[in-house]
Amino acid sequence: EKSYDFASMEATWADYWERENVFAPLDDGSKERRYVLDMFPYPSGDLHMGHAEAFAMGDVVSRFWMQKGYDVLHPIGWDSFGLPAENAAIKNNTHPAEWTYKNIETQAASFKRYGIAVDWSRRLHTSDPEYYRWTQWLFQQFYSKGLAYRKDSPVNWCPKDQTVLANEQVVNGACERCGTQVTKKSLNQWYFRITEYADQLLDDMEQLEGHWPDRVLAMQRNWIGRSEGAQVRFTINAGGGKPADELSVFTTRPDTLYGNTFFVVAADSELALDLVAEEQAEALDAYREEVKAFSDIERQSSDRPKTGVFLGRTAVNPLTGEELPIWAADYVLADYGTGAIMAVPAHDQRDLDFARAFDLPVRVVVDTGEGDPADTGEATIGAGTLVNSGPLNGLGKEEAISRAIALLEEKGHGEGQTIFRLRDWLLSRQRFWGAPIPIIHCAQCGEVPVPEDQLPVRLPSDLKGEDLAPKGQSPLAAAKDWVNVECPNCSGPAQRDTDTMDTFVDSSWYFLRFVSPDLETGAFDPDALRRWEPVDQYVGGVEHAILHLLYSRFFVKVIRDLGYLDYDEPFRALLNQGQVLNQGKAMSKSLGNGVDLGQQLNEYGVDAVRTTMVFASPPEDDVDWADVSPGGAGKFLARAWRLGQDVSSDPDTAADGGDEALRRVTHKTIHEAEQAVDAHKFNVVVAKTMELVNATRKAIDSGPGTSDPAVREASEAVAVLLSLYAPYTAEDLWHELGHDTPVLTAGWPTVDPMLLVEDTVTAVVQIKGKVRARLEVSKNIDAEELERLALEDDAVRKHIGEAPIRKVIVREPKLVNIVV
Ligand code: ANZ
Ligand code: ZN
Repeated sequence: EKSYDFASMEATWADYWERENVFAPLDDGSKERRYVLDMFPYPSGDLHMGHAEAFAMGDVVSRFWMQKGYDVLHPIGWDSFGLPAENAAIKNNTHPAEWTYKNIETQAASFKRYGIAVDWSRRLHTSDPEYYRWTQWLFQQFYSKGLAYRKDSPVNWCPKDQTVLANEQVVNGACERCGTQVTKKSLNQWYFRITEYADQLLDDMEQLEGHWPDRVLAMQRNWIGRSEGAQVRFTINAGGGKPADELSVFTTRPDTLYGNTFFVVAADSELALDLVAEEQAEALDAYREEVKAFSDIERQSSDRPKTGVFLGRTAVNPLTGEELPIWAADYVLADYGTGAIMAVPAHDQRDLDFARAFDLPVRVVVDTGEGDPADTGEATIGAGTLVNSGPLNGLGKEEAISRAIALLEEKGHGEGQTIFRLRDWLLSRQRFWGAPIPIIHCAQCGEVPVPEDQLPVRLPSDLKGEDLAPKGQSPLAAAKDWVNVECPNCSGPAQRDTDTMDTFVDSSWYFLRFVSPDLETGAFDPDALRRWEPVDQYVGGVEHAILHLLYSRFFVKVIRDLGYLDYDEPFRALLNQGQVLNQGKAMSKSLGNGVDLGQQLNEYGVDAVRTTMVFASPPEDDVDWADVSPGGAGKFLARAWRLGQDVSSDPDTAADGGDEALRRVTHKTIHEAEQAVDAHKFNVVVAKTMELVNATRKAIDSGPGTSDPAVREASEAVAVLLSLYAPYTAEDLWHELGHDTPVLTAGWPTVDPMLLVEDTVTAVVQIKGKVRARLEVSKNIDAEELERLALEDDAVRKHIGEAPIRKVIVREPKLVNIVV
């Protein structure tokens, strides 16, 4: 007799799948389609436990849909541009491509071993010229629509890495990567005008409601941050050597205009420099130096003491006519609203903190029934009745907001306004390992896009090691042969743009490339797009809840508006898998609690590891590797596989008949497993398989035996269920059962609804010949179970009391006779 040998199964079936091309879709429109996508990996070293978890989950969905008979597109690729490759190249004096493609090969081999059901023929790498050619092409489409543009702007700058950082790469004022204090630097940078789509990005989230995790939707909403309120214009008095001027502010609370007691402008803004009175200029300069060191997040934090400088000027409130001082402070952000605020300390906590720090007046204008903020130190922000507010007195908050806007509009001092927190997407990077921005700068013609037939603008292959070290400008600038070109327009001398694109650009459209990955005449084949998109199920980590998803959503909307697509959202449904922890903590080198995936696979086998991942909890929850048992999973798999050794290997013995009790279990299991997959409770699928294996084993050992058709039916169902998460065991079992086609072509078994109807009977429990209880039990209940139910029944226990039980006679399913 054979024994369960995962290593030999892995060797046999991985080759078989490749030979049989099992995982590729037909792609001919003959079947209803489904598109499943796992967020593509970054090639840093070999696969880790996190990949193993994520891809096990995506594979359950994909394999389920394959079994259900859909034409399933489940591709894989690599997000292969980015800094780590460049840093490795500097360290090892190589080209980043070396590190990148070596790691990709390693990961690809591991993915194949891991048995994920992906169509390998569609594999792509964003660092391939055949791919980034189209990233550049897309950039140009955006450019031609005015959606890509350059401007000077202060950017987060890491002095050590010599690169621009996105806001989210600044953690507590320091570079996320190297911990160096981040400063601000003014640079000419490329942006995508994502703010033009802010409204759509918010409104279209309605289509995702219920299909994306709520928290991801909330994070997106927050990031886009739509605020409704008013723009209000104030006059600034001449003074301090400066002429009269105007100052606009954005406020969400125009109802509080009468409580406005001072103004604040962002200390680091141009506005502050324009406004400051000559005698205060020095103080402002000193203060601006001081605030440079803080990130936006720190600047807005409420527990930092408020700092600021008086600018020596005053402004006039358009409703009250009051003359109020103008301050500069760092809690007002230069790039939100107008970079200036009307401070209402009674009803805004940060304004109150500032007022208390600098002894400025606090005036309550909304009576909320709470204590005076000037005394309590707590701003009252809730609803109430307007007081001290002239024409607004007596109104509620909402009415007062509309009334104030109407007053402003009447007098020409302002109007209703909606603004967004979302900023345009800073996409240029002064680094090497990314897609070059396909623009040529000509002294005569200005910015000239590289003609389409000259794409891709390839990265030079001769730069390596130190050539790539950060120098404050892109390493590409040093490649003179590469930089100096003829202007495509006037043929005069011109220079290539030396910046590369943020790698988020690459990943904002890769899901579109998978439908026609080898197409040389376009980024995507419109027919194929129509056939496959949008993605039905996207799977990936919650760390991408904001940027990657937002950028992909933006890209799809722009590409739609360019006429290539006809839908609004790239990902119909999103599943965030949990993390794999060890001893309750994320795995990390410093904690020394890392678990090596390769080692786990060697010890327990692919299927046991995958089964453990899936069984541990619903996919969204974290898995603590210290609490699970891949060894136990292996035992279960061996037990399942052994069914194939016992059941006759002639598939023709399959018939609809056989032991009804087992058939009921089989059909119920299939039905419940299907519901569980749909509800993303993949762990339940494993639990249900375990029950079915037990029931089948029992039928073999002490029931109708191996030749009963119900036993074959059950064993085949086990193979199909296993095929969702334990592909090697499933394939081997399926073949042991006499099939010679892949288990993924078995098809999801059809459930006979008649077998789902629970047949129950009323069982009578007698004590000393008297009926003491009636139980509703399954018609197929066994004696042991019926006896247990009878003895557990409250009424029965009461009647037995302390008396010793002499004998229990069971006539299942209808009678239990207890003798005491
Ligand atoms: C007066 C006021 C009174 C305000 C009040 C709030 C409460 P959200 O909802 O986030 O959009 N603000 C405006 N521009 C700012 C900037 N550049 N930096 C920091 N704060 C700024 O917040 C809008 C509110 O934040 C605005 O409404 C403004 O303060 C402040 F009882 O105006 B408010
Ligand atoms: Zn020119």
